[in-house]
Amino acid sequence: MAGVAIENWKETIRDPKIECMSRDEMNALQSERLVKQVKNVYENVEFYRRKMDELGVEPGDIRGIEDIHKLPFTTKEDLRDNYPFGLLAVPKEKIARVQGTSGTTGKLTLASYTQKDVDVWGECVARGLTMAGLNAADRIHVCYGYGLFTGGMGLDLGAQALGAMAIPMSSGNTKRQLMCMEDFGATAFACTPSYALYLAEAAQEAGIVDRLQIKASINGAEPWTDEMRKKIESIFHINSFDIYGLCEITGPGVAMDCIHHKGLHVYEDYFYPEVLNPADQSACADGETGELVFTTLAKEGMPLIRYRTKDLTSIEHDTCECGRTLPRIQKFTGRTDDMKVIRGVNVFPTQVETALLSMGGGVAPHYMLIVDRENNLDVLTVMVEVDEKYFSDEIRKLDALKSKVGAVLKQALGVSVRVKLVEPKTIQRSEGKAKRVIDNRDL
Ligand code: DLL
Repeated sequence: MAGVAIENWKETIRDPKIECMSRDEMNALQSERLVKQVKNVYENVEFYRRKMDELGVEPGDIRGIEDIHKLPFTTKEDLRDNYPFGLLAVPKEKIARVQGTSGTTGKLTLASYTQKDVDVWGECVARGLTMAGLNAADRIHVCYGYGLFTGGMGLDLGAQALGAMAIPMSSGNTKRQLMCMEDFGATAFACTPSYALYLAEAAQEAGIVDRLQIKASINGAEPWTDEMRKKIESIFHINSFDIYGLCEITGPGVAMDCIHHKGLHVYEDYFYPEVLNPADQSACADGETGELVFTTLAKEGMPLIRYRTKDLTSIEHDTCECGRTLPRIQKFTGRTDDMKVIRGVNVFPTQVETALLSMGGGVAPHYMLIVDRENNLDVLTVMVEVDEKYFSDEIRKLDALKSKVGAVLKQALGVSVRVKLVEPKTIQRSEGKAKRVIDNRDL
């Protein structure tokens, strides 16, 4: 076990009845909730009534969780087509909050929550915080962004549900983050893993690690490795935990790993996970990699049936050493699409293309994204082909174009990029699917 020892691990189970429930009991609970949810979406969401009618499935055909495979899938495109409120199962007046994905262009993916959904969200994050050894006496420094992105709000709701102190720092300004961490005596912090490592090294450089009272960090929103976890743990002398989620399902708090780090426990009483073979959507056996698909069993505002996350992982249902029976998903091996998470922000190569085309000249839509990790932070370089004439022009014009491309891409993607302008026909053309991304991060 890496990190530091925390005594009384049994006390880190917030809801033993659910978290350690037998498989039969859990399946009974899931069945009861699924039957209700399917009836609910059939009666209240036109999109689902139509989809089920097309498949010839009626609510009465779903008698338990074992019938889930009869139900239609939902995709990100379906969410976009029904943007912003087309998938609500309740009147708009009952929506207490909306949140979005971390991407910043085009139609964003929006999720709507009733107050009960918000409470469940906070409860799930609180289970994770408890799993990290935290309780009402803790002070949780949140350096995820607050806003439509679910990171800041999700951890904040979790701290509230736990009765702990939330320190809503939001992201940026590392010096100030460290100052507040020290001054307020934060006992835990939450941010992307890459920023956690950056903070760790900054704290080390500033010589303040020993003055901090941090004992745990909660990190997710982007893929990271066990090696990276151990590095963060060893610098801060803490335990670090991986937290997973997506705005469509509930934001952070869909799954989180325990001190044994054998995969992330899924809160399957609320979010039923399936791992499916991407080729034919048949169910994968435990241990086999496939696409993670979720059904929200109790969500009121925008319930989703068999939502395809495009995240690739495998699942294990055996009881964990920590005593929890909640299944564990393994660290993600990639996605079925070409989305990349850069410093916690979801980036699609097509966003680059759209932005370049919107510039109306000077650059060609031939581009390549190169992702590296420098000083533990993601660096995105975009190579863009430029009209011939720019290379024969003065260097000044080329520099101006470079700045313009950088500004347009930052605006479009929500992350800063390094721009490398190259001569026409430099970027390799492909005969099949264009390879638009080279990811040099060892994830
Ligand atoms: O990233 C929610 C979140 C915030 C999770 C804070 C954890 C902490 P979205 O912006 O909707 O939501 O992006 C969801 O990010 O489908 C994954 O591809 C990726 N992702 C999220 N958590 C992890 C993780 C938030 N722990 C998308 N490991 C997901 C790997 C992750 N990838």
